[in-house]
Amino acid sequence: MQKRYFLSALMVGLLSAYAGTAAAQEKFKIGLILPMTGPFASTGKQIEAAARLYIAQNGDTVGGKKVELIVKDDTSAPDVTKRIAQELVVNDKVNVLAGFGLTPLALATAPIATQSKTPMVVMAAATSSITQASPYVVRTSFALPQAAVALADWVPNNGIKKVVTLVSDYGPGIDAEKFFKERLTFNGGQVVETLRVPMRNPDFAPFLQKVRDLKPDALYVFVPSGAGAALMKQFAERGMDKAGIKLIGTGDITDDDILNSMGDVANGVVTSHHYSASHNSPLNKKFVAAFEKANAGMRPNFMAVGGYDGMRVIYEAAKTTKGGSGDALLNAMKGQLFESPRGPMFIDAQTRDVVHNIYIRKVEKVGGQLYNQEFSTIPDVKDPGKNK
Ligand code: VNL
Repeated sequence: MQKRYFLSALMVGLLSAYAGTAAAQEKFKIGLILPMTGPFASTGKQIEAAARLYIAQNGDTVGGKKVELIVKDDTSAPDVTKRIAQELVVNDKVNVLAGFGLTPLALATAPIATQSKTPMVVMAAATSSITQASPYVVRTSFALPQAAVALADWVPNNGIKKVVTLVSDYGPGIDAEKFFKERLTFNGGQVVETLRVPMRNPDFAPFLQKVRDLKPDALYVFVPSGAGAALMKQFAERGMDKAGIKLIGTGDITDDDILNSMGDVANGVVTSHHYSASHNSPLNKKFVAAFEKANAGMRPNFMAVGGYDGMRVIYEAAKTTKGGSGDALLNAMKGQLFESPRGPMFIDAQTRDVVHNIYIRKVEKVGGQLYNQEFSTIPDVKDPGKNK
């Protein structure tokens, strides 16, 4: 009898404790908008996986609130991104918007962030000007000029004088072309031709033919994540490597997501970027192992790291503000300094953009697998585009 009374008292106690927390436990909502279908689906897949890994490792409660991750597919169409962002802000009342796989998607959403005072964490898109599109943008991916300038400093000291550039004809490609050309020219090198290909479904063939005729020392390329394999294939098919034209570019062309499937043509390609899956640090090794384990062996690329670090910035700001929103949450994101799988990382409070190392890397076989092996580090690179 006594025992039964004790048990039911315990049950009532437990139940009311549960009800208490349930009532007190509001949600901290993260609206994650990504291209989950279409030509840029790999970016969405990588970032979603990284966000889920971050939550699995750090818990689904932050600042006393239960985290709700709302993932939406924008199919990489800017009008869809914008509409989804509006719905997430108005109907779901999200604390923060995040994701943004491509520059036009981020730019379409920036006015929503400004009007609703909702922090907007850009985890993928990389055109320099995005952080200036709204005071609520915080970027955890990278800025194209960071990578472009670093390689333009390396190139002339390594036997490359004459270069042709080939870029996707939109924001990040135009940044890559402009900043690479300016810096290489300043360094005494020469860009003899600038070629631009359509962002969607580019046919590289006619452009590569032109490059062959021009016979530069190197071809400098930017194409968005996911498009590098097609470029490599056509580069090899046209015998460009055999003709002695070196392929160089931003790390987007030797994307870790698909690098292994590119084959021999990718071997030896030199690029500049902020992240390689083979970055040599204990933290990165742990990150890569956990990511691969949780995703059937999928190797994380720079998009995954932008997503993972974006979650870190959001979580820490949520802790500081006890699950806050608006300006308080935004301010708590500014100035964060931490170790990322990419290396040291800083969110500049003035620009809200990322400051990080840029590495010069060469594709090499490691244990039978192709990796971007970092061999030179330019520390703490700010976006050179912000001084213009
Ligand atoms: C962008 C920049 C997109 C770099 C990318 O892949 C990338 C962008 C989708 O700003 O649109 O690798």
